Amino acid sequence: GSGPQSATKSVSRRSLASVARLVKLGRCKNVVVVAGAGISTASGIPDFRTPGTGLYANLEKYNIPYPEAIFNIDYFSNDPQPFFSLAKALYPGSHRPNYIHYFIRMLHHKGLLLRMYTQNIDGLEKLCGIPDDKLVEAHGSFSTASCHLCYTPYPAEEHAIMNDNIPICTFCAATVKPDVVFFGEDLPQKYFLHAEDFPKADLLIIMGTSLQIEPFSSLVNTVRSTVPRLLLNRHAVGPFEKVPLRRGDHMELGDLEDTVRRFAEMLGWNDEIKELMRSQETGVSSPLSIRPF
Ligand code: CNA
Repeated sequence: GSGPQSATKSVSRRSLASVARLVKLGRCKNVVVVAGAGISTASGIPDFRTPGTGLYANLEKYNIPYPEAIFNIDYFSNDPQPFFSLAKALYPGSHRPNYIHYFIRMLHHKGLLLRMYTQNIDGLEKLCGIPDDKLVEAHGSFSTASCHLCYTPYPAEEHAIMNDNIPICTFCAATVKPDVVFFGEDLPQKYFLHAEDFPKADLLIIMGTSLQIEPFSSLVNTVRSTVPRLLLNRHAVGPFEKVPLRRGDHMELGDLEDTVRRFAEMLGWNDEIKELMRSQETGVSSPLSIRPF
């Protein structure tokens, strides 16, 4: 066809190939990855904003007045139940990393990953073997917990969450909350590595995020203006919604796992990624034996 659709497609095809070419030429040795819930939908974890399947479209289950309430600290203080119901669905251990996670780990294996900044709280980055020093879990994780009022630290509350018991602080009797960052809470100290990393980046890959949440949406604008930015997502988001795209901006729209697989094929990494995945995923006997943290 010759409609606008096919024009966009052919442009984006070239985009993916031209970024792959830069990588193969050795021009991208400090890759920063910014990721969101869309990298984990292939692992069976719903994202927030996808119509139909996203958590925001399925909130009846959680009995909350508006979607963001589930991560609102004042709402939590008053009624922690909705958050704990969601936590049960997201809790690390019930899901496995997918091809996309292993692609990012391969970037690290190739010595190209400067840092991954994830908004996800599912722990799948760690589980696929991306080392701690390469990973910024900007919205925290379930690996530790603390009292939401007096901040007394507690170990992960897996048991309580899985058994629908709401954990209580032994000092002040307030609710103990996994150290997942809520709206209005500070991001972890590690997040501030971005001030060094983004100016150093020579390629930014943004994947599976709607870029609706600050400070992430602005963070992607802090790479140098000559640095290529590649968006892999179902639809254009953030600065990629503006036409024409900034020089050096590339996007490939469609299913993320398909796209990442094609990208890996262009790079000649597909077999190695499959092998890595096979070795990591079969070295494990049952989900209960996995200790991600
Ligand atoms: P979001 O707002 O739901 O956006 C997800 C984006 O990914 C959307 O633009 C989707 O179109 C896109 N997407 C989803 N699936 C695919 C796919 N298969 N192929 C291509 N694109 C796809 O989620 P964000 O991450 O942007 O929002 C930030 C919140 C969501 C963070 O604070 C997370 O903690 C929170 N969250 C995390 C998880 C998780 O840990 N897995 C799950 C749900 C929500």
